[in-house]
Amino acid sequence: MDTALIRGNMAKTILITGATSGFGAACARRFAQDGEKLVLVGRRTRRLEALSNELKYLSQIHTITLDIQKRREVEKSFGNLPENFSHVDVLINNAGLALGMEPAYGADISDWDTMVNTNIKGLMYCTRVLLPGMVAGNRGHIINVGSTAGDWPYPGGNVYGGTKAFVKQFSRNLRADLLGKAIRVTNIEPGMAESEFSIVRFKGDEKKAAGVYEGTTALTPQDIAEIIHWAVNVPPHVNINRIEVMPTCQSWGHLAVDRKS
Ligand code: NDP
Ligand code: 8X3
Repeated sequence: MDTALIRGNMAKTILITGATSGFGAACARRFAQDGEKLVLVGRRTRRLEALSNELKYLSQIHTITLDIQKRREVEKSFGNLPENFSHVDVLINNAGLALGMEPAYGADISDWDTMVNTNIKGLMYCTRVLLPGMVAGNRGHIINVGSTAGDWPYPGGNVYGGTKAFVKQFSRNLRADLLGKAIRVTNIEPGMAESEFSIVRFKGDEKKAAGVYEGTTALTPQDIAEIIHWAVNVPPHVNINRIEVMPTCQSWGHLAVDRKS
């Protein structure tokens, strides 16, 4: 009998958005090692299928091809999960993106829309649909993937950083609303991590994306998955509010001064 069946009812159900790449795929692989039941969400169906085929001997897997920007589709998909996956214990709100690095006065406004619609509104929709079930069962954990960009400004971070500042405050306010319930909320704030993030940010320019990580030992998706796995598996009375994590090779700059103006 395979591990997925042996774990049966003991397994947690973990829904991961953005499971087709980077942190989300690494989380799927990490939690599959424990035989947890996984709901894997992303827009790229073939990637979801490949990951499901890779992990199906370890975990029970349900995949959902979904654009989290579309509220009705999020409501429909998450509101009609197969019975075996319908009690979501852990929601990992990971799907997100940065687009462009131009200064605010030159940025593409449609990139701003996409970042707001994904990183803020998509995360809101996923949370709002699944939260009542967690409250009814008085159990659950929401992991939000924020960013150091939500704390520390940098040139070109404008709306991306703004969306991650939303994630930070939304996470805190969820904790405030959930006081007295056995539901945890954690905001994970990574710094520079090598995934497809920069390829997306620079719209397929792989050379430019590679330049971001050149000469560094950046965080890996596996590093972030280990941290999320740890935050989920601390005892239930422990809530990790937020974790800010950077590679050792990254730190803060000094405050900038323009001496010409
Ligand atoms: P990747 O680009 O490797 O992965 C992003 C994932 O998000 C993909 O699986 C993508 O799937 C999914 N996604 C994007 N838009 C949507 C959408 N509209 N609907 C559903 N899924 C979507 O990047 P990372 O793994 O690095 O990023 C994961 C999260 O971590 C993001 O929120 C990012 O902002 C954050 N982060 C990243 C850092 C880094 O340096 N890499 C640092 C700090 C935070 P698909 O395209 O198939 O839909
Ligand atoms: C990703 C980290 O510094 O590129 O959120 O914004 S950064």
